[in-house]
Amino acid sequence: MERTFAIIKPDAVERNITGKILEKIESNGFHIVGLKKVHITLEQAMGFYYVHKDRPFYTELCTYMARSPIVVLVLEKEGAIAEWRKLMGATNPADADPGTIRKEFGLSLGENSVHGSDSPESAAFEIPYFFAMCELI
Ligand code: DAT
Ligand code: MG
Repeated sequence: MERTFAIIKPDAVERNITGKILEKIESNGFHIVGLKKVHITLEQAMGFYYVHKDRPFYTELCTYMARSPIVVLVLEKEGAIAEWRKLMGATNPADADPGTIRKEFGLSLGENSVHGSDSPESAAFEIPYFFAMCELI
């Protein structure tokens, strides 16, 4: 069983659609092994997205992620990393396939409702960024 890291981002939590996204996660066969609601600081967002530090959208992205609470998750499934990326859909909701979360709920390229690890290496960085081992069940 593989694990991946997911976030329900500020735009979605603000619109009270956390439950709708959790429903999609569970009905697509993911097991939630960690879940909590947090409001991260700008510094914590910058650390999380350090891989994007040289991108022009880095400041905008980090400011957005720190503007209001998020729900952080660890999801378990066979092939969880690729499977969760598939269920999320393309980064830009306008390009996302029908049935994906970003297509259904995303507002824009920047405010695209969900995050997911893109590789085993990023999952190995992102999961312990937010969760202690004893919080994963
Ligand atoms: P993904 O979240 O699909 O892994 P990414 O890692 O390339 O995409 O970028 C991280 C987030 O940054 C993405 O979810 C939305 C935002 N973003 C990406 N490209 C952007 C751009 N050109 N302008 C503004 N925000 C962008
Ligand atoms: Mg990414």
